[in-house]
Amino acid sequence: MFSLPELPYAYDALAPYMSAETLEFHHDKHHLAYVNNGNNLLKGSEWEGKSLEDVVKGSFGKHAGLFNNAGQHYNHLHFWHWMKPNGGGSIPGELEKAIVDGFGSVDKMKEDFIQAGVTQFGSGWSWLAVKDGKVIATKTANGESPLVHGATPILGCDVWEHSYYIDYRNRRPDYLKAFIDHMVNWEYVAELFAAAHK
Ligand code: MN3
Repeated sequence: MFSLPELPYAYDALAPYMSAETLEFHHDKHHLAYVNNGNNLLKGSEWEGKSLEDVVKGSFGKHAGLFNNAGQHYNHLHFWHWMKPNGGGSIPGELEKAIVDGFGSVDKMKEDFIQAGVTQFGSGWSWLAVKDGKVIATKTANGESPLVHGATPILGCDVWEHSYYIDYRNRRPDYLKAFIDHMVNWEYVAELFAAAHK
């Protein structure tokens, strides 16, 4: 069964880049709905009792309702940890090296990450993922993630309007820039990178 985790920081901890109001709606209403709907659909399905990653991968292309909710539960579990108060500082060494190897520079990675989110038409996510040992920038629609496209997600930014409309209105590029410059918890990204890179 899925359950809603506590946020790892106070609701107002990411201000001014993400407000308490946004986090209250996003975590308490949107994420909770994915958990509840996912549990209802999981019950009695062939994926009951499986790990979340197995539910996400197994239901993709087979059970759209379950996949959408399980996929979004997976994405949001990580999303809360991909941000932290006073985030966006220096990137741990091994990860920074892999980013420079993959993109040429940290600035180019940020540019490509923002561009992926800006060009995602409608709801979805902007990502850094590890594919064939390399760090890449990519985007997905709705509740999908690199997990169902043969890659391992290490950083994701939610570009559904519920994630930014209260604070940024229609200015999705400004939200993505604030996310990558001021909100990212690079230590958590580095942990996922190390696990994906083994
Ligand atoms: Mn969301």
